[in-house]
Amino acid sequence: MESVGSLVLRKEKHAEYVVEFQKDKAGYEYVASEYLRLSGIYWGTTALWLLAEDEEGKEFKERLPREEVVKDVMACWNGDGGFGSAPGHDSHLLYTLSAVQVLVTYGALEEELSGEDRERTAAFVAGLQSAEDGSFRGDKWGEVDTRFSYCAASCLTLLGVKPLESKIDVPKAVEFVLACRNFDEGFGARPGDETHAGQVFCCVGALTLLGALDRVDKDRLAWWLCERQTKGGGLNGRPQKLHDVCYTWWVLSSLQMLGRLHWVDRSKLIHFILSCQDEIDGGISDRPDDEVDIFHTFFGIAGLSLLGYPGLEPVDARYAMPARTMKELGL
Ligand code: GRG
Repeated sequence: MESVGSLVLRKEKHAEYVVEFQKDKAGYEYVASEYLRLSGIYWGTTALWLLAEDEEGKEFKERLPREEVVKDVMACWNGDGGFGSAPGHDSHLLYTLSAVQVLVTYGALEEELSGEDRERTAAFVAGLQSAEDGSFRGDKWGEVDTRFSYCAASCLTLLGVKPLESKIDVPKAVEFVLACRNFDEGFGARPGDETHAGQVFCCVGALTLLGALDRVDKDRLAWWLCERQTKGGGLNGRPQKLHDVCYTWWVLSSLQMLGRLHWVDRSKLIHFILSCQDEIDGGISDRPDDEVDIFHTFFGIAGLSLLGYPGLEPVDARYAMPARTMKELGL
């Protein structure tokens, strides 16, 4: 196992943390995260898939029974084709993507959603596009954000919609994303909004999945992205802000899609991520000595996977899912 100084990735501890989070349904963290439950399931289960095997060669993903995971996901399905964050919650594009991601990773999409149901889910997603400017809303209440352009492109391709033009206006979707580009070549949430690394991931991901990444000046954008590395080795989301483990994902996956992952200092970044681990109880936090959570645990592990940390499953930068799954799907 690769060590940086005396630091190594505590795979066993992190797997225990994820399983505990998922199983302790009366626990504070679980109860307090109801509003994003489905994304929590996606972060936790995908973390287990990426952690690969324990010291005895057993797959970490086996520690959460597939049947239970799929049941928890399907409990959030609504008749309108979308998924809510938790049972009884309104459908939202974010949670619909998380649900589809988990079902695809577990090879349960076709088992759980009939052809007609998958059509309904695709129609739910496509129905959130604005005919006027090509943007996507998150739900019926109408918030517009480039996060949702990404979610739509990812969700529809995972559902097997081909060609995308059969469901959405692809040229308009691309133009909306490009309308959110700024002078620094980065992207914001809406036209005129400040560039932020999280939105850069969404826009680079959307343009990649919509087949329009050639519309970006890759060198200029990758330069802005690699400037996110701080003296401490971590990455921030915009100039003058603190580094945070989750930007390991938003920045690195964008660099990977742009073919410039090697523009960051790999060993300093690995050292930063490993120093955010809770070595006793498992889990990864945003910065050293902060409280761990399931979000940063997933993005820390996924970032290490992108950096080629040994013993981890490769992750797909476009989908934030196991690369093997995407290969099997032919995506
Ligand atoms: C499938 C991986 C995946 C994603 C789905 C929801 C989504 C699409 C992407 C979210 C992208 C995003 C906006 C990430 C940023 C999250 C974050 C840490 C925001 C914090 O923003 P500030 O302003 O933080 O509080 P800074 O670091 O700028 O101070």
